[in-house]
Amino acid sequence: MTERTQVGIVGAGPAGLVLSHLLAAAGIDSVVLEQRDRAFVESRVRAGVLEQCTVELLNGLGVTERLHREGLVHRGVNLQFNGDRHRIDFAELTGRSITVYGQQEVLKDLIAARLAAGGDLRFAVHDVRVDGIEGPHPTLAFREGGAQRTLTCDLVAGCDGFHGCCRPTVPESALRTFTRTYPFAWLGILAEVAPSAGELVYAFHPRGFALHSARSPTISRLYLQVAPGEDISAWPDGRIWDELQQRLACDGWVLDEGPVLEKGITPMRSFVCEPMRHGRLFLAGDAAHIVPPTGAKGMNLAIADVAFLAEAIIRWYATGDAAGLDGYSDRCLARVWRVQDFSTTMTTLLHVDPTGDGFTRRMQAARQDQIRTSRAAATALAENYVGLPLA
Ligand code: FAS
Ligand code: PHB
Repeated sequence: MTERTQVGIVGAGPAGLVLSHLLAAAGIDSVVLEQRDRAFVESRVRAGVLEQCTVELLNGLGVTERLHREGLVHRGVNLQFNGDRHRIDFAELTGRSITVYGQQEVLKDLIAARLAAGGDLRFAVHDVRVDGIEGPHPTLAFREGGAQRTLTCDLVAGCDGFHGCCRPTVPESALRTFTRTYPFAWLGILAEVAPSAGELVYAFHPRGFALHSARSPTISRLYLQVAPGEDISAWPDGRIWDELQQRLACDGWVLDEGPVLEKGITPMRSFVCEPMRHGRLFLAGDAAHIVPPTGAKGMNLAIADVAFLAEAIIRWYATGDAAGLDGYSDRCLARVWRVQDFSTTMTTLLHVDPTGDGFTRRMQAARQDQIRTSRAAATALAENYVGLPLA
């Protein structure tokens, strides 16, 4: 069975869902094809920090009633070096803030609103295949409920993450990819205990990096640097809390513990593919780039990509002017590389590099000292952390 839509979107993550909303607001039809079922998509624990411009964009979509009720607004962040905690004051240095609100909560709000508005979101579809991206009518073939279907589109948005099916449809000769893998990974836990700090704490410690974050007044989110390829079974809850206690220790402060609800290990890497467009296929989010989570940027960057893409698509349908579409990749990549640089800088600032030598460690200590003592350095970090303007 063949169907037709204006924009075919592969992936119902932050990129795909926000794009669907932005296009619908301009009267442009789209169909979102998602391989996992709705329950899985809404339960996957991932990012937690929203830049102010992300919150403002979601405000514009009318999906933030619960976010403003349950999200935690933070006007600063704490960087801790060898037990010495130093606050970066976002409000004083930038006049902006961040909001801590789980990615899965954002997706729940986006899905509910899109379905309530009659949006065409297809969950648990399989074997999505992209064809014809070099012609005027690309197609998406897929299986849905056992039936084979084909969707004919004007444009296809590849919002299907790093392991998706869209990027591989671009001829290798047309892509340049850039990869960096780090000699460590993150072990993350969700714990049923009130956060012990009112703002995030990023801690550098000789035993390794640790991060104290939050999800709600009763749920904490914490991370530990571990070796790459570490087996989660080697990390019983007691060992995790012992490490967190040592690495986050600070005079006069107590880290409260609680039942671990979920734990997992995420590899640490950077990836960018250029360009982010081939013919009628436009890549957005993790389908085009991965940043180390130390800068809390992955989800925000995905949403910035589709903000640019939606603007270009809307202009093309309204005027026939393809300049926005032709400029999409360069516009995104300018931001992607700024964010990649910030995320990499935060990662090397705060992690113990097991492959580093004395020179590396002294450079790191000098950079930590600069963040603590230089207003200019603290301002640069704050501007990047709260998010670059969507320009
Ligand atoms: P996503 O990967 O979120 O969404 C892609 C969607 O496409 C998925 O739902 C997938 O099921 C679907 N899909 C894939 N292939 C498909 C196919 N062939 N057919 C149909 N559908 C397909 N970022 C942070 O800022 N902070 C963090 O702490 C953080 N932690 C993370 C932990 C993990 C384990 C991972 C994997 C990522 C983490 N990230 C974090 C980054 C993450 O938040 C991403 O940047 C963000 O989800 C990117 O959004 P999308 O580009 O929409 O891709
Ligand atoms: C989170 O709360 O999940 C989180 C916060 C900051 C990061 C990464 C993850 O840099």
